[in-house]
Amino acid sequence: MNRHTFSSLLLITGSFILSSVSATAVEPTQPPNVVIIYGDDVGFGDVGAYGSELIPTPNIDQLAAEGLRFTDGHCAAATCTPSRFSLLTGVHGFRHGVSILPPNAPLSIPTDVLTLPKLFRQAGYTTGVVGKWHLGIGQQGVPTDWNGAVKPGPLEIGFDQMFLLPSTNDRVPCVYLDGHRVVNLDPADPLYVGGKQDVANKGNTQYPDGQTNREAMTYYQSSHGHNNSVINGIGRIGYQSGGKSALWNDETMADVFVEQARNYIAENKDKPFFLYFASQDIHVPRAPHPRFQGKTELGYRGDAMVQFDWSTGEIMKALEAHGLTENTIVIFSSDNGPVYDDGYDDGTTLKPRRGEVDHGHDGSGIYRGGKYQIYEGGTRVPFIVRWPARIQPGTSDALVNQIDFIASFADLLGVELQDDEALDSRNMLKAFLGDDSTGLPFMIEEAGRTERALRSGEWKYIAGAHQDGAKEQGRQAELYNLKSDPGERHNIIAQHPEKAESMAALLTELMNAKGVR
Ligand code: NG6
Ligand code: CA
Repeated sequence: MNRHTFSSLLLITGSFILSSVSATAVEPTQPPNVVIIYGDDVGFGDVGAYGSELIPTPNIDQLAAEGLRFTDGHCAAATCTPSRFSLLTGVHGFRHGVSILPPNAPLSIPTDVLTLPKLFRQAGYTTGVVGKWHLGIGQQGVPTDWNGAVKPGPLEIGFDQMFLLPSTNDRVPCVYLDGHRVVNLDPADPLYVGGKQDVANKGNTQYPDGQTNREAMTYYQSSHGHNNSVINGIGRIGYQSGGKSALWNDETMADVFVEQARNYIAENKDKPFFLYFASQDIHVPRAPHPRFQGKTELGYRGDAMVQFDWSTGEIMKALEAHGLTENTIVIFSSDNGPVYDDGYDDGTTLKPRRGEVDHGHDGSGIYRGGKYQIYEGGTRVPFIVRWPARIQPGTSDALVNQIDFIASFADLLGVELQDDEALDSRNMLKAFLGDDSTGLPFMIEEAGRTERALRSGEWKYIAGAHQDGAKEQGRQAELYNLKSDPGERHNIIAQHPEKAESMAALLTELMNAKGVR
């Protein structure tokens, strides 16, 4: 669909043109570009605008100052795969049994469901993804051929262009994918991913130890199951052989992704575009470029955050260079809460669930817990929406969730959702635009395979082992009043049995339903 057709569509539906416009803002005359800048394991307290004092994040802080900074904004789950699944499909991961995927997992998103990029396409946008995928690639039951056309993947669920690290930076294969092809692959040295023996029989499993700028990366090997393959001197989860010429360089990954984003913006500047920029920062193994090393007192975790802030600034500069900052919606957020030692000896000291503060820095701010956990720190993340043409800068305490982007953008763009589409996605457009300070009346939080909680007003109920889907052994239900106790320190379930009971009943009903909408 060309731009002319798109404008006509807007005039017909009216939903875009008729949105109320703030007094100072210029009324946008063409649909806004949308860029999601997505961090990996970036916690609420890892950003200056959210209270971090030990990590300088001037670019993200500027986004916050010029946009709407949500204080109760959530990703859908406390780990990567289900969170991203929900962001892109508007459906809770637990309904599809989605949890952290192994290196060679098939595509977890069915190719016949509505996705966020498909929605943008329906509205005439071009769509692209750059960065970390971790939603699986390939067909169920068919081993993926990494030397041929690697699919189905992003291009089969609505993206027109892609440049990706297929899984995570601590999982094989350690190569980039451009469209369906592995970048720089030498056909004489094919790439295999799979079981230990299987890949060893097929190709070479010896990889270079060091990188130009980091001689001693071997200390990055760990005892957490990350040493299946050692690549660039860094232990990884899973096995690969061959493909040596295609290996990425961990220390230039941010530069590579930023370059891809710049190119994407330049190529698509004349038509409405949706760019999903999913950084590998600050996930392990944290290997910031040498120019960022030592920028904080927090080791590579802090330095990787400084690198991510740089990436954010570069994307803003690219938009600026093409005169696009005014009418581009830039969303900044993260896929789950903070974690310190996630399997590598990189200067962080705390293991998940062991504590909150590392080197004087609390990545979840005042909130309890972090990555993997059902407490607020697991899913309450930095959440900034900037759109100068329409959104007044400020702070919003509305309860919002990334899972609601599909229904909200559908409203903004005048696309009608079908009854069976994005069933957990609710229209929160008013909250995202700053016109509603309450947001969601209730919201499910998920962590791990089984932990579930319900937010409702000032209350938070965490399901106990007795409840469907919350079978973690021995967990007792908990109830918190987040207004008086935002840090979830005082479980008051004994004092409010009726509240707990009604929330348990609603949570069960919502989990058993096809969706919350
Ligand atoms: C865990 C890994 C962790 C990280 C995580 C995925 C172990 C012991 N831990 O299984 O290091 O890779 O998976 O993180 O292997 S996420 O942000 O992509 O969900
Ligand atoms: Ca993550």
